[in-house]
Amino acid sequence: MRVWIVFLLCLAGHAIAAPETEVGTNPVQVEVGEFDEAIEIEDVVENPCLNYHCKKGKVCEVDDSNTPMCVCQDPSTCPAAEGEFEHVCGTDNKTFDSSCHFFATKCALEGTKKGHKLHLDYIGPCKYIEPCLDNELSEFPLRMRDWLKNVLVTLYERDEDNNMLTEKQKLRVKKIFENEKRLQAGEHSLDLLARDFEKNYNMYIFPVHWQFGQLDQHPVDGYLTHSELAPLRAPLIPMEHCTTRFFETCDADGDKYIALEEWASCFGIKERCGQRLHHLSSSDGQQQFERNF
Ligand SMILES: *[C@@H]1O[C@H](CO)[C@@H](O)[C@H](O)[C@H]1NC(C)=O
Ligand SMILES: [Ca+2]
Ligand SMILES: [Ca+2]
Repeated sequence: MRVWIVFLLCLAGHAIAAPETEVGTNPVQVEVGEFDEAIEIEDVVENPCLNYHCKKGKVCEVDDSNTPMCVCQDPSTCPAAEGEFEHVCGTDNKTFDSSCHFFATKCALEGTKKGHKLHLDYIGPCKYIEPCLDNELSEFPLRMRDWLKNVLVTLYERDEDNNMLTEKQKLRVKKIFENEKRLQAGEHSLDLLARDFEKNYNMYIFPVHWQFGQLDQHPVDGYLTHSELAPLRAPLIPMEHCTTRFFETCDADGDKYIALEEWASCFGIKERCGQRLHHLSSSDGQQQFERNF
C-alpha cells in the first residue's frame, strides 16, 4: 500500500514538475507562443528524431541545438543475427552478420574509394560461386524470363485483390495465366522455352517490364542503380551462379546503370513497331507498353 502511494506521489510530482522543467529549458517559446502552441513545440522538441528518416546504415541523433541529423550507425548496435540466413556477402567477398552490419560498415567508409566500391552483393554468407560459362549465360535469360512470368502468375493466383497490380495489369496477367494453362506450364525444357517465347512473345514482355517498374523506384527514371537492382539480384546470386555475369552484360554501355532498353534487350525483347521502349517505368510508359502488348 505504501509503495503504491509513493508511486502515485512520484507520478503526480513528475507530472507537476515536468512542465516546469520544460518551460525552464525553453523559456523563449513559452513567452512567444500561446500555451497550446508551446505544448506542440515541446512535443516536437522532445523527439525531433521521431519522424526523421535516415537511409540504411545511419541513425538519427540530435545535436546540441536539438536539431535531428543522420549519423553512421555503430555496427555493434545492430540487432544480433538470428542465423546464417541473415548474413550478407559484400562485393569485397567478406561476410557480414546482417544487412544492418553491412550498411553501418559501408557508412563508416563513406567518402573513401573503398566505401564507394563496396556494395551488398548477395544474401547469405560469402561462398564459392562457380564461374558462369558462355553457354549457361546464353540460356539464362530464357529461364529468368520464364521465372519472372511465373512470379507474376503466382502473384495473380494467390491474391486477386492484391494491390501490387492495377486492374489493367491484372487483365494482362489473367491473359498470361490462361495462356499458360494452355501451354501446360511447369518444367519447360529450354528448347520448349525458346519456342514458347517466339510463339508467345507478348506473354513475356509484360513480366519483364513489370519487374523493371517494380525495381525502378528510387528514383523512377528509367534506370536501375545497383541498389535498385539489389532486391532482385541479391537473393538470386546464391541460387543462380550466372546472375552476376548476366546483370553485368545487361549494362551494355558499362555506365553502371541498367537502362530500360538494356534491360529489355538482355531479356531478348526487341523494340517493336518502330516504337522506342523508353521510360516505361512511368505510368505513361506502362500504358504505352500495354498498348504494345
Ligand atoms: C569468397 O569467399 C569464399 C568463402 O570465404 C570463398 O570460398 C570464395 O572462393 C571467395 N571468392 C572469391 C572470388 O574470392
Ligand atoms: Ca531508377
Ligand atoms: Ca547502362
